[in-house]
Amino acid sequence: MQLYWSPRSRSFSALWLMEETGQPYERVLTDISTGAQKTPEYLAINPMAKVPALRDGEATLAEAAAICAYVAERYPETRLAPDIGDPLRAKYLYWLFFAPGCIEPAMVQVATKLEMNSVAAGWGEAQRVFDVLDAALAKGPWILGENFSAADIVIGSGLNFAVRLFKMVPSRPSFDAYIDRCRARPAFQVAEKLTMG
Ligand SMILES: N[C@@H](CCC(=O)N[C@@H](CS)C(=O)NCC(=O)O)C(=O)O
Repeated sequence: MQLYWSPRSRSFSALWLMEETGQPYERVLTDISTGAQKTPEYLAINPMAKVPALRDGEATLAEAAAICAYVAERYPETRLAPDIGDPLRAKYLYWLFFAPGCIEPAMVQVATKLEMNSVAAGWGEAQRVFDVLDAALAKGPWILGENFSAADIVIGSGLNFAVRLFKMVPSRPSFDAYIDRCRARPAFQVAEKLTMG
């Protein structure tokens, strides 16, 4: 697999993911500060001109959460996703979609102080998003309970970025403890060194 990434960006989640798998992969530096995401070659992989993106033979995809879902299925032996048929898979899919569908827009809304009609906004009220996440993480240790999964990579990367590093969103005890658990993982630490360039 080839991972198209840029330092200090949302590529972090894909770096963390690949490090969790322990599988070989090639990092293709696509430095967004130089406009590398806008070359015709890269736009053929991700027409949104955003990193991360992944190539796996003839398959290409972007969107960090989709990359997490894809890689978890590609390497089932890594146990990064509950098996099809396992009841835990319902919650796994829920959180995998909740992250980009609700958490990320709620973070941006809080950081920009943007007023939104909560009925029109698919993520509803930002505070409710954080309350729901808070309640789920309070149980711990991971979003599915005992099982670490690719959903933790998506959610943990977002919280680490928005709560711990950039303080865009007020922290809560459950967020702090969860971020600490994520940061303690060896794969997280390798990815953090990589993302610093
Ligand atoms: N929805 C995308 C967002 C990716 C994204 O926003 N990437 C930013 C870096 S953090 C980017 O590539 N920005 C380059 C640009 O907008 O030109 C995902 O989750 O993967």
